[in-house]
Amino acid sequence: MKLQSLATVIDSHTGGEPTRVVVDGGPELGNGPMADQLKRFQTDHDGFRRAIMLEPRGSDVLVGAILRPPNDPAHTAGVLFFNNVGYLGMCGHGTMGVMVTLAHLGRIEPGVHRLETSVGLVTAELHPDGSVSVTNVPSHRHATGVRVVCDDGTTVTGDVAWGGNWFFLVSDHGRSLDLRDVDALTHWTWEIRRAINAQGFPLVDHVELFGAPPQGDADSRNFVLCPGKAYDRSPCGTGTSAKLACLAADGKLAPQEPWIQESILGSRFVGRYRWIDATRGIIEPTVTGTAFITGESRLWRDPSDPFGGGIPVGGA
Ligand code: PYC
Repeated sequence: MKLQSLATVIDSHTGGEPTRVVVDGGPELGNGPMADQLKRFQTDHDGFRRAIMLEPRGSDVLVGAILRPPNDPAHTAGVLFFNNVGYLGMCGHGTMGVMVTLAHLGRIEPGVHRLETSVGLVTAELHPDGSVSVTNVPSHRHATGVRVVCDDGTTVTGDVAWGGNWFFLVSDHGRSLDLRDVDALTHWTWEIRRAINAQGFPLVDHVELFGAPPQGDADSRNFVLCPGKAYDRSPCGTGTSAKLACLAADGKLAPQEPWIQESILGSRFVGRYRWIDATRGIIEPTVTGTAFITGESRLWRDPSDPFGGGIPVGGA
């Protein structure tokens, strides 16, 4: 059977969280703003996302990115993010993965680059040591002190915030954030997600729990539930942006003061912010981390392969 070429991809990980960047091939998404191209991707080419993100080629934890020609020639690239269940607005760890991928391909040098995303323009600086600082889209806290009751009777109170994706952030939960507890934490945050969205916040796609880091030199440890029920191995760039917006709104972190956010794995991002509009609580967050290339592959599809289009998540 003649194999069909799906795409050439470069894989990387950022703080343990993988990113698969499509550097060649992929669907024809036309021109125009990234938000329009994302809609076209969703409507007409979702099969491509499924084929490269789902098992047996992909996995639940993988985040995908496809490079697009920028609309403004002064920008480095356009980029659309997706995962095992759908599409992401922005992705912080994924942007770091995109930057090291572009550097690996020899398409960029250290310096400041602008990337067009479906939720706005982001700036990514590739530092000479290979780390990347992502200045994200404007972020803000939408609601505070939101109380939810889960089906199992547990009650939590948290904040709803935007950091390029929508988050429900909970600090006062009494659970230990240990890698050994990820199954229980995943189950519980899935319940929280259902409960918060049942309360009229239908946009919340990620749930973030915060706790004290085991070592004193980070400011916080988190556990982040992603929309496809995987947990983020990295401290989550958009989640750290949402956290910075909440800290800024509460007056707990000064502009430009570093915030060391640790993941459940112990990998770290450093976040900082500046006010865009202090009256309305809108900040510009910058999150710094490091991504590493792990592989480069050509993805194929055999038309006779019954799982060639991907194994549906949960049979859906
Ligand atoms: O780093 O923004 C992030 C992210 C979103 C989902 C997984 N990682």
